[in-house]
Amino acid sequence: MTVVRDAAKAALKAQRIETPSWGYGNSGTRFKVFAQPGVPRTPWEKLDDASKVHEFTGVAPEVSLHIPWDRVDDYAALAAYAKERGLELGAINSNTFQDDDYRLGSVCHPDPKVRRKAVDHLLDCVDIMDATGSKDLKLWFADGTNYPGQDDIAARQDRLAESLAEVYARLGDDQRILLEYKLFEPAFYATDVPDWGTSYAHCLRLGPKARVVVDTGHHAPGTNIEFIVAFLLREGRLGGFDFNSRFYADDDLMVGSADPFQLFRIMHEVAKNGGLRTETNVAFMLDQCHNIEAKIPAVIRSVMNVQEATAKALLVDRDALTAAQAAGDVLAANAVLMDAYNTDVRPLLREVREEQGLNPDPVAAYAASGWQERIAAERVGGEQAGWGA
Ligand code: LRH
Ligand code: MN
Ligand code: MN
Repeated sequence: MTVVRDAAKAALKAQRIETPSWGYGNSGTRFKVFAQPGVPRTPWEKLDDASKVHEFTGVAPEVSLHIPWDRVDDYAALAAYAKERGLELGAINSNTFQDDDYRLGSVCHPDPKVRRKAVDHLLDCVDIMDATGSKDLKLWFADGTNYPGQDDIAARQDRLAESLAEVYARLGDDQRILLEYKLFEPAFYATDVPDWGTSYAHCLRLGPKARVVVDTGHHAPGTNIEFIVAFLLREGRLGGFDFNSRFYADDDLMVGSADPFQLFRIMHEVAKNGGLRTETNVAFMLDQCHNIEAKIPAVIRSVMNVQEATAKALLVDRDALTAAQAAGDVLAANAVLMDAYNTDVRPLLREVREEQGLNPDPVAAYAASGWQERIAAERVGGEQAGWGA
C-alpha cells in the first residue's frame, strides 16, 4: 500500500488543472448577474487572480482564454505577463455565438458569408495561439436548429466539416483542435455537434491533431460519462475535459460538488487508461462560473475537488480489481472501487502540499493572504466575464 500511496503522491504532484479566465469575472444567469467586489476588470487582472489559485494549490499554472472576452492588443505581452506570475496561457476558446450574424449558426450557417466570418474568427484564434504559445484551440459551436425543417441537417454537417478542415490545415505541428459537443442549448431541436460520436467522427476525418473534449455538463441526465472517457482514451482521441457540475442542465457549478462519485468514476477511467500520463496529453480544464459564491476560493475549491477525485482514483487497488473481474466476482470488483471512493484522501493531499512547500489548507491560506481585501479596495467596477461581455 505504501508503494501505491507514493505513486499516488507523485501523480498528484505532477497533475495540472487549468482554470478559466471567465471563472474569475462576474457572471450569472439570464435572470441576473450579481456583481461582486474586486472582480477583475481586464484579462491582466484575471491572470493576477489565477496566479493566486496556483500559488495556493501548486497545480494550476495554466489559464484558458476566451476570445473575444479576453481580447487584448498584444497577446505576446499577455503571455509574458502570465509567465512573470508563474503561469502559462492554456487553451484558446473561440466564440462564434455572440454576434447578430450568428442567429442561424456560424460554421454551419446557410450563408457562406457568415461561415467565412466564423472561420476567419477561428483562424484569428490560431494566430493568437501562435503569439501566446497555446497548444489547444477549443471549439464549441452554438450551431443548430430550433424547428424541424428549418435547415438541412446533413448539409449543415457538410458545412461544418469544410469549415473545420480549413482551420485544421492552419494548425502548427504541435497545435490541436479540441472539438466540444453539447446535447442542447441554445438550439433546441437539433444541435450540430450534440454528442461525442459526432465530435469523434469529425476528428477522425480531420486527422490526429483533432480530439474530443468532454464538458461534463453537456450530457443528458444519466449519461455514463466514464464510458465515453474510457472509449476515447482507448482510441487516443480524448483531448481534455471542461470540468463542472450539474444538477439539471449546463449548470456550470463547481466540479465535484453535485456528484463527487461521478467525478471519481471519470477519474478512475482516466487513471486506469493512461490519461494522467503527460504523453497522453489530456487537458484537465475547468469551465465554470461562480455566480453567487466568492470566485477565487471557489476556483481553489474546484481544483481541490479534482485533486480529491484523482487521489481516490489513484488509490484503487488495480490488482485486486483485475483479479475480481477475471474471477467474475461482481461484488468484490465493485467493493474495490467503493473502498477507494470511501477513503478520506484529505490527509494524503495535505501531505502532498506540505511536501511541495504549500500550506496544507489552500482555502484558509488564501483567506489569510489579504488578497481578497486588496482587490476589493483597488478594483473599482468589474467587467462582466462571459455572457454579454
Ligand atoms: C458552452 C461552453 C463552451 C463555452 C463555455 C463558456 O456551454 O461549455 O465551452 O466556450 O461554455
Ligand atoms: Mn465547455
Ligand atoms: Mn457549457
